Amino acid sequence: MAYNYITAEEAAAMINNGDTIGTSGFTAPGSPKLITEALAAKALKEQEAGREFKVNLFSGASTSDHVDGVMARANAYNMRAPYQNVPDLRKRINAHDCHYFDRHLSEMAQEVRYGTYGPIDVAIIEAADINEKGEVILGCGLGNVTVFASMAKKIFIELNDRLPKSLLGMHDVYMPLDPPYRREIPIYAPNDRIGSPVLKIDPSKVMGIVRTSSYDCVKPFTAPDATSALIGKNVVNFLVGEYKAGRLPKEFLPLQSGVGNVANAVLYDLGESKDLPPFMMYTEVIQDAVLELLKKGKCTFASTCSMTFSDTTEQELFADLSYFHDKIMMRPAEISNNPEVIRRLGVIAMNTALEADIFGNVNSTHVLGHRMMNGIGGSGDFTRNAYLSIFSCPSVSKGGLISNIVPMVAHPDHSEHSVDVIVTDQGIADLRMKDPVQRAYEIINNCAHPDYRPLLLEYLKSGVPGQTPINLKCAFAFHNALNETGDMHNVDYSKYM
Ligand code: 0RQ
Repeated sequence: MAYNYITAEEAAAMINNGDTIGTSGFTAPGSPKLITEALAAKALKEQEAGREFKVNLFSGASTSDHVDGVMARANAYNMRAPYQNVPDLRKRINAHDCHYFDRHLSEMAQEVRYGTYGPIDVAIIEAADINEKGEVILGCGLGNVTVFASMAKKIFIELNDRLPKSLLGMHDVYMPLDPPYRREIPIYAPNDRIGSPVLKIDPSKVMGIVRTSSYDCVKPFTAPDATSALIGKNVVNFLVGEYKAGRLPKEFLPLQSGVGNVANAVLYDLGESKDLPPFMMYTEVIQDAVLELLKKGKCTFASTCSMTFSDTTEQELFADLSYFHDKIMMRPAEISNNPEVIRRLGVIAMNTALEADIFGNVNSTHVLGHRMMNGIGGSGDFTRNAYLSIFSCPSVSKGGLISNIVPMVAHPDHSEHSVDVIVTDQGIADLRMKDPVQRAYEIINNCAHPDYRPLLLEYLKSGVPGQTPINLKCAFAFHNALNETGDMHNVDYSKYM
């Protein structure tokens, strides 16, 4: 079938106020570039003419300024899910200009199929190629593209000339059946292929193809700062200790790593370690450090949902794609983050916290309990099901004004029942086989910044006796001190007693 080649503006003209859009991609890679920019411009024009124009947009994870930046600035979202990290959108969400709900990334595809999100009007899919039969070679991030493509009434393709057609073979496109017919996801090792190398869509739903050569605009990582470097070393020391003690198998286990500078620093350190064997990754995102690990042979295979490389690293990848071709496999989010597979493979999960409390509960999403940062992302999918769940964060933020170890987290994302290890620049708290009080001493003495240890110990000692000695009157004294004085050092328990 012959497709229509159209402009982004022509595509945007076919998207209506109130539509629900599903986009391909997971973080910036795979996300649309041009159509959402044209849609934001259309929204502004409509609003200037006094007509409301807002859409619902569901993706695989965060997107980029090409999507969330322009759409947020145009105030063109009614509803957005499941994850975001663009400052302009964050502002809209926290001002309730845009409804946002924060879901585990593995769950969204099935919830869309179950009908919870209503009909999908439009799918926008970034592609390296499409043939007349509707076979699509996807780009560098999949997300929830399978479910959006199968359910959408209209499909727009963004054909990105920058993406080599030789990406063919690096995707594993698979959609499970829904209950009560679902069978096991037959992945027994990170490099098992279970699906198709191409996404199959109904060509008659393709309303048009928009050509682009836009970049994802992912910034390169800076060299790890001193704090990230210390955290990285501590995580590696912990894993080496576990390996030497025989609590990890001699073949090692697949790793998952979150996003950000700390996560990148941990991976660089893993690459340097002479005490750990080469390993595979079963993860949702691979960042720049992983390309280095693959080159060195330290990482032998990476299963991921997205290659979130900076533009320069991506060029390096494309220049030598034949080397990496059989070492990276991209899967849809409901497979990359699938709890069944994560539990079966024995994944070691390494994610980042905003704050952790002395009993081991973790807040990954809400600053001071009320302000959304990014979302839970895939951290819950991995943490709850991993062989070992590690959280890391700096012991303090904002030059020491904030202690990231607090008496009680102001928003719980990951509970003490799922978190095995907490790591900061100060050290490692191994929470396994410890009761809540033992955990509290481990976290305060090993992970809290020395400035805050006496205040945390004082809180612990003031707790109501019981299995978990909390003191409800003072549980948020750290957060209150920050709100009231701008500095958590100014905790004053006597105000609440
Ligand atoms: O503020 O940007 O103004 O300097 O928060 O903090 O230390 O740079 O941390 O960039 O690694 O992100 C949890 C948000 C950490 C991220 C989170 C301030 C701090 C700074 C950022 P500035 P850092 P990172 C894989 C798995 C959830 C999803 C997830 C995240 C800014 O890792 O979104 O893990 N995780 N997904 O100063 C107030 C505190 C603070 C604080 C830090 N306690 N209170 N502000 N900050 N701690 C990815 C996907 O799922 C796609």
